[in-house]
Amino acid sequence: MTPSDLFDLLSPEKQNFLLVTHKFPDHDAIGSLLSMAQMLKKQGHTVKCWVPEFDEREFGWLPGKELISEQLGFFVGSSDLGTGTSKDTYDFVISLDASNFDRIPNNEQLIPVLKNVPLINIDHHMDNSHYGAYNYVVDLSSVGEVLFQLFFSWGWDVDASVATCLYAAICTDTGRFLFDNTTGATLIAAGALINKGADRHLVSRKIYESKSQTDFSILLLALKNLVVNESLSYGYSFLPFPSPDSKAKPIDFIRQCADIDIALVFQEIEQDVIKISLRSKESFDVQLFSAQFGGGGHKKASGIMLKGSLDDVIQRVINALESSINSI
Ligand SMILES: [Mn+2]
Repeated sequence: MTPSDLFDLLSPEKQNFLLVTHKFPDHDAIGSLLSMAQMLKKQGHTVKCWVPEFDEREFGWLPGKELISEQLGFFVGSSDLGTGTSKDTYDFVISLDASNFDRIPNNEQLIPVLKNVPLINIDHHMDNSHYGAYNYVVDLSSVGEVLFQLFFSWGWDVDASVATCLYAAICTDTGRFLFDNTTGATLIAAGALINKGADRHLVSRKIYESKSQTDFSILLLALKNLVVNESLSYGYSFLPFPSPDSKAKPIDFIRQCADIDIALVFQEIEQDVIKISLRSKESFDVQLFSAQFGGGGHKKASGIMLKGSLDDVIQRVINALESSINSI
């Protein structure tokens, strides 16, 4: 669908929207959610963002976070949800940054809602399964950049609050404008957002300069557990259960090693549930690699979730990785 098809869907007055995003949300997920929510509210719509287990410490500083609810609940147009309408249901569910329906947390609660309500899927993952009634999937750095382009083409003026959310979204998914997904258009979008009043100082402080001592202990452990295979140019680390809840991203440090083209971090998030983050610095396609384990993402950044003991999962994935590298 085109931006103007999408615009037509959102145009009728006073509609009720439910916005959702993916599990383990990042700042592209929450930043996109809150910018879309604030823009829809400005158009006179009623909006609720449903984020189960919202992490106040990580995202509580983003403008508009009062639009987030941890419960799906019913929608009766109460005043705290915006302008209020007499309807008691949603007109649309919008998912942002979620490449497939299983990526949406507690999605079993959404299934009855979706019997009567169409889902609009807005994303930038090229392996998106187009699970929406409407799908708008574009190959840009971030959903933040996708929304920036949409708002611009619709003539929706972005205020400083929305600009901060979009800037946080783009900044995170581009690794502070360092990854390959950063294009000239990405930087123009970032520049325009700063001109609109995006608080880049706040974004940089809150995302990159607010690690706790626990975060550092996680990094320390991840660096201590680092295994580097120089001849095959990969490296991995692992964090056994229970590793404390942390916003430290050890993968961002491990990838800095010169001898590594492919970096992996295995984190046991529950007993025998392993979350794997993968990054590629050169031509190896981690999205393609992850797909064989039911994972996905982008060519240079992807994720996998597997059940099994940490040792077994590491062995399975590393064996597969070595044969993939050797077959190139
Ligand atoms: Mn994203």
